[in-house]
Amino acid sequence: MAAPTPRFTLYMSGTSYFAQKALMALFVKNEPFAEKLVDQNVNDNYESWYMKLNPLGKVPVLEDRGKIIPESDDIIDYLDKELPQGLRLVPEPSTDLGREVAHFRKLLNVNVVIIIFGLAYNPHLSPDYTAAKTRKELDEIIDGKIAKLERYASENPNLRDAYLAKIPPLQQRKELCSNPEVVQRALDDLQTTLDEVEAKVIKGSPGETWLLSSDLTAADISLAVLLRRVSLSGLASLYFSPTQRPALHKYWLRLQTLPAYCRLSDIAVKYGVKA
Ligand SMILES: N[C@@H](CCC(=O)N[C@@H](CS)C(=O)NCC(=O)O)C(=O)O
Repeated sequence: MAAPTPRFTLYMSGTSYFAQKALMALFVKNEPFAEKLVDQNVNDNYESWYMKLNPLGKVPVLEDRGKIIPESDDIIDYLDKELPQGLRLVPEPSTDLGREVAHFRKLLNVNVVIIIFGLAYNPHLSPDYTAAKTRKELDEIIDGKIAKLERYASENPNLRDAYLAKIPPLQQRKELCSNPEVVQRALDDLQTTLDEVEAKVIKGSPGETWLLSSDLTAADISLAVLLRRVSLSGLASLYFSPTQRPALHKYWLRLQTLPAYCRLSDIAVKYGVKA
């Protein structure tokens, strides 16, 4: 007999940092879902069918029986409300734990775009990062995206404003990410954020396996995908190692044994990407 159609569909890309947050929540909840690949390498997210679904043209998007939910943190909140059985990822905001979860989710919402693309432009800022593309190639990718958005804007008058709204952030990305000082500042901010996380992990009582409690929360999802990206960006030896933030390093090792986290690697392998 064929498996029942899952209630949820996740529109995602194999490389998306934010899709990983939604994916990890679904994995933690052990909730079956349909995966719809929106391949950003070929700008699937600019296709008119997708822009109609999410006029921001970003992944992830969760679909629940026709209802569309964009934004990774909103998706996690939604799943937590809709699937109250099992682990609660977002505790009541009026409780101490709820307040802490909200605080750390906000804190961990770092400017990851500047870091990811900034290191691609400035690989010398990371000790263990090998640039896959030259600056010229990176600029050309952005210019290609802008040209495509302009073409789609004229071909789809109903979506014109949505397409054109995507151009200034791309121009800004090129300008900011190619500037080593801006990228270094984002990395310095990340160090400050991780200092607060390290202090929190050190303060945790022995029963607190995860960041804020013995159970995983939405704050752990934010931290897990961030550490994963920091590690993939070749920064782990500087940011969390047996000598640099050792408590966070232990947390990182624990994460490698968490099935919901390990499944992110399965997705990366499935789509043939290192993300
Ligand atoms: N705030 C959004 C950010 C989503 C986002 O920026 N997604 C990236 C992929 S990691 C994207 O789709 N970028 C394509 C674009 O902006 O055109 C969220 O949390 O879901």
